[in-house]
Amino acid sequence: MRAETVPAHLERAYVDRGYWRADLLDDVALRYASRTPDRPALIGPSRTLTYGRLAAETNTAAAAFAAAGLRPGDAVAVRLPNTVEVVVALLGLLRAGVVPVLVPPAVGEDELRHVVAATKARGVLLVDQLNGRSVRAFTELRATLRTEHTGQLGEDRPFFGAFLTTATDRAGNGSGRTGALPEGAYDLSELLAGEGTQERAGKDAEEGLEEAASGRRVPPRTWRSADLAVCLLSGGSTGPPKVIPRTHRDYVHNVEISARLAGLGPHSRYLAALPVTHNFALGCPGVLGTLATGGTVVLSEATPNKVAAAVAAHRVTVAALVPGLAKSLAAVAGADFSSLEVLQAGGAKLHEADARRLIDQLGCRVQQVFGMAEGLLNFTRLDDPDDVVAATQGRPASPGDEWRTVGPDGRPVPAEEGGELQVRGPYTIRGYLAKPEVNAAAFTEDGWFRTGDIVRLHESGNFVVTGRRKDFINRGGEKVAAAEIEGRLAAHPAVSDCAAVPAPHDFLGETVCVFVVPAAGAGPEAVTLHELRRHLRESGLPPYGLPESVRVVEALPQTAVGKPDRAALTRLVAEPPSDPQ
Ligand code: J2J
Repeated sequence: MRAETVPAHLERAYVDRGYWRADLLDDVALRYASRTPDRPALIGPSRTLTYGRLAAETNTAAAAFAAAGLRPGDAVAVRLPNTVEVVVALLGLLRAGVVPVLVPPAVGEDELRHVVAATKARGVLLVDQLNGRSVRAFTELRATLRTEHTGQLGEDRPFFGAFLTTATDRAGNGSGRTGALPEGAYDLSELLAGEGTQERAGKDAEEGLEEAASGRRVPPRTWRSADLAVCLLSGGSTGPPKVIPRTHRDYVHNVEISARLAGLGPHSRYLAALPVTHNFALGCPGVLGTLATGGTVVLSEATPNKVAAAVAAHRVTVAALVPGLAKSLAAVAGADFSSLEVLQAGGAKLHEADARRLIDQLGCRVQQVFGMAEGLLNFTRLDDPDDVVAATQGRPASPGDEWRTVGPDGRPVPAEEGGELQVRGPYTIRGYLAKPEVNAAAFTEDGWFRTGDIVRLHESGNFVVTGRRKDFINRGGEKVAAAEIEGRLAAHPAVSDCAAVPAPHDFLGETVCVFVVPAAGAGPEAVTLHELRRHLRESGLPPYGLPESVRVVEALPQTAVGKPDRAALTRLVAEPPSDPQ
């Protein structure tokens, strides 16, 4: 498993300009362990770790993974919630040369199976849910690999699994998991503590493992910064997720430029509420950027109340949220956001009206982040004027980023007029771990990534995201971007959240259906079809963009990281409502 290679002249340029260095991602994340060993690195729901402890536990974990049979170059899928354990496991895998394949917790079993098969993963780290669902998933994954990848599971190396028993599991059955685990499976907490792998200890020396400072054995570092560090999943909400291979040197650059643009330093307290198994909270700047600059990571769940409580309890200075979660913060009664300096909003479009409200209500800097796990990150800068922060999704983070806008025929168009964004650069991949035909569709022959995002260059030099190539509603040939309708609806005082999707139509092909979540205190009568059409017409939306139907809902369905799930909404509209039994 390896990343697509970069042409030699670009590789030289990236190295010469200092974008690519020899550093490994885990070393960058732990560089403060020797400088400030007593400062807090991670504050989790169950415990706090100093930098010194984090470095020690990383070594212990790496030795335990090696003792359990994992080898440098193996891949292991990690689907764990935001806990201290997921960070220790991630750094431990990296230290052992094992490539973590990061899977957000809400990603389903079918997708997980697909990802394990696509990466030929040798194991999984999962939550041990009550009723043993994950243990069953583990045995099924093993069976999948046996049939789909004959020979992948050598007899001497059983498929590896480790299960994290969460607080909820403990509350449910008193003392955590009690049943025996299948062959090759471990209790993750015990494993991270270096317990339970003695049976292999004698083999370590034969297999060339080095003794670490802790007295345990970790593999000698035979890999380099050009090698794979982590795999991420694409944010695309249709079809199975695509696997994104990121190298040490590209991700280190990703993390460092993000940390600089978010103003992180040793004083920072970063709230990871979005899954740390997603690019945004992992490395933009996320957990890794915070550690790399000596700050403290606070781990939390992604609900408005939990976020508000964590911000107040730990005096959080920077938080990264999706727009829906960011908007719902203002409604948390009695919340204290006085410590918050920067609120990063990204993952889906933060509409201008919502951005202005956020800036007013929270009294901190808002930073729009338009990023993608494939690479390119755009940030509004902390010193951009409020008007620019509200109206744009930022500009590329690295001086090495190249971009262009193209029309439907793939030819370049003026960026002021808008077109599909194509990018390449020192941290943007040149291929998925996927079949050649998938890559031929997603990348040009000369290595540009077709983002699928439609952007327009704002006079400030920042991008405005105006839609996705596929998120257009085609009403009898007249096309309107869903984002165009949503931006205008978001300015309606009775609308808290909304999404526009195509509804099948016999004659026109498609018409516009809008899903609306009414604002607090507004009833369904405030968001009738008649009223919404009036509002949209007055805002200047052309007639073919006006919705033909509206569905009032309590919340929009979300993808694994909390973006509006357009595919689910489109399915809802396409399928006739099922009869209640
Ligand atoms: C509009 N659309 C956006 C934004 C992402 C930081 C932030 C987000 C992601 C992410 C990420 C958007 N406005 N501000 O990885 O590091 C949509 C675009 C984009 C796709 C990528 C990060 N921010 N999007 O969301 O890989 O359509 O990454 O191409 O999950 O989300 O999704 P994903």
